[in-house]
Amino acid sequence: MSAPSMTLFHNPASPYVRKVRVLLHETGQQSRVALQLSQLSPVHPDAALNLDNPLGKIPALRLADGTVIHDSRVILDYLDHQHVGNPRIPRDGPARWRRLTLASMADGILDAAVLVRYELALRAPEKHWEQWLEAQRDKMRRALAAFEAQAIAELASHFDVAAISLACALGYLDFRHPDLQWRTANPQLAAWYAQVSQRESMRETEPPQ
Ligand code: 99T
Repeated sequence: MSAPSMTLFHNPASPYVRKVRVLLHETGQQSRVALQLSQLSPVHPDAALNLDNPLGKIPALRLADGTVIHDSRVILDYLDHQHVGNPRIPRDGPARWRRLTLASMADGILDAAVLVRYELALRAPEKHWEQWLEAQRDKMRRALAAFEAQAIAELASHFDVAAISLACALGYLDFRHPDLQWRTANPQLAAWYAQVSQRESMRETEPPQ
């Protein structure tokens, strides 16, 4: 087996990194990527990462020629062009826009969940802004309700960019926000997630306990 030609700045707690690692696994490309651990938060940046990604965020992927690409959406698109199997992001037509919109909604759940995580973990409790926290949780609840009401059959049809993104978002809610109890209001999503979380790609990328 040849040495990895790409380097992924990663952390096992990051759901955005997990999306990339799940896609690598699903498309048989894991051996092409070496992992470089990045310990960071918005207030404790990783100086080495900042040299490659001025935004100081993971995932970032260094390609064989030294080019660095980010964010997770761009990396998924790039990697989806590097294998010969079925595309995980439809290349064109209405399916492309629909699946990318579902993926964007899943990423929006993540964005809200990560903002809540940072507010709770990084700011002093007396400075927490409850109204803002609740507004972020409302975004998550509304998007989850939309998946539950409108997208179960679509999610079940392919484990593609939309399904990968949502599966990683749900895994992150379990990891950082179990208090949200997302399964209670979304039983169909819960059943779907129970299935997809058994995939090897999901089991091998579970966040740390
Ligand atoms: O915001 C920072 O300075 C550092 N945070 C990150 O790098 C997070 C890690 S998840 N990544 C992103 O925000 C990437 C978002 C981007 N749109 C993408 O790649 O899709 C850490 C979560 C946790 O520790 O709980």
